[in-house]
Amino acid sequence: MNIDVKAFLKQTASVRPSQRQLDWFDTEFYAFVHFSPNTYTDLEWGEGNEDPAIFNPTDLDCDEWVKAIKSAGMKGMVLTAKHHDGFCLWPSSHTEHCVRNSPFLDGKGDIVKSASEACRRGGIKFGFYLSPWDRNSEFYGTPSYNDFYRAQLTELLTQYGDIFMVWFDNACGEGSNGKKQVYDFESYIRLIRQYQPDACIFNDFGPDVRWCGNESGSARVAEWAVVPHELCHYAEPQTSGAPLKGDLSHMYATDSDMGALSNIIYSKGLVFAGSEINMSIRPGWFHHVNEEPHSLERLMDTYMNSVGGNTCFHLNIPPMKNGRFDPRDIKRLKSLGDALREAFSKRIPARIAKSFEIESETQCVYHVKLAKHQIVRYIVLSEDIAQGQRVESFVLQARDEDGKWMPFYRGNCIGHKKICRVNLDTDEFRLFVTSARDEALLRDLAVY
Ligand code: FUL
Repeated sequence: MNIDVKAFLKQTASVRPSQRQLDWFDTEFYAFVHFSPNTYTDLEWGEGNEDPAIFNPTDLDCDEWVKAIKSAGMKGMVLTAKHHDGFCLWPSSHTEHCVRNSPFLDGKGDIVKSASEACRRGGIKFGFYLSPWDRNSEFYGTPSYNDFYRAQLTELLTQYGDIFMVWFDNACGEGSNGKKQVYDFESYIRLIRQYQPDACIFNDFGPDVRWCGNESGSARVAEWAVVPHELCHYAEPQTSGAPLKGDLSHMYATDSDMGALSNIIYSKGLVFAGSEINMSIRPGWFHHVNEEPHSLERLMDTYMNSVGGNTCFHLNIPPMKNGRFDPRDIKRLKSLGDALREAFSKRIPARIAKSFEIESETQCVYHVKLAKHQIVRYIVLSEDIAQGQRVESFVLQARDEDGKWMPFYRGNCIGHKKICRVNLDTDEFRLFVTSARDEALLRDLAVY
């Protein structure tokens, strides 16, 4: 066995994100809004035979949604245009199971329109979730369902302005006729690229954004955006040929290690696909009166581990029956925003110098000097991921009384952003990149 490890690692660092993926990473924190007949039946997965007459948000206010979303610092919204029950929040020409047949605004309403316009007025991005699993459609389980799905997708892609994200999962249960569907994802992806080339597509298997593997807000210790094509087979491989012969068909989104060398060395092609941490502000995705929002501590932790762990945070806020957000959720979102603003509003000016004192291309040191001694709570590291994800491990060090560099924080990946929560009283520290796949290139190092 003769493997040129250095060349292989360099190759992995050459796997690059698209502009739409870079824009998505910069969005960082955005909202999910789950709204459907489930809101009225108290279910999480509707049966598909609900009467559209039950859907009646008498007090809908999408501007209020946007205001609450912005108060938490979120920069976008993804609306469930259609969930598994098949009910469409817009008046689709391809089904009668939609708002047109509900009492909402006497059947003249269009929630996708109201939400997308409110997002634009409020200066945040808009996207949608169109569930492939449709328990209402008569076509489900037959090849015609793919035409039907593409027709609905086309309506959403062409009638509601710029879309930043199209979200679909792989849920594939039985439809109204007891059959399961073979989804033609490739053709859905082509359609999205045709009408909304800047939209990021989320699916368990890529192409642009992949699932983190849980719905509880847990993050990996090391979250790589460069992963095997065998895991994200809708993304384009950017390398070819595995250094080691092997099989990665066992990989799934719930694995604990995605981009570690022990995996990627068997991959026949690597792709760039960052992961999204999605969870609801409450136990359910839909609103249930008896549920309470998660604590501020839990939401803060999830933010730090997601946005601060090389993923994005997709937080669901479900409207109530009347179409308004629950006041308890509005309050929690505002406290979250306040806590984040408090944490990251006072950036400490710092002088940063990079050196290769260890005489290695893949190890280096960033020396950080502050104007005066002060308490540091957060050190936020960002790689220039347009140049690939490179850092594998690092240690933050401060001087002890004898002037010796001692570690106070150890980490793995940096990627788009790594938030290091620290508690340090100092006027200097250093970031020692202890291992990288190619020369570490930081886009930013911010001290708070
Ligand atoms: C899952 C769905 O089954 C849940 O109901 C929810 O919409 C979640 C975001 O995605 O696949």
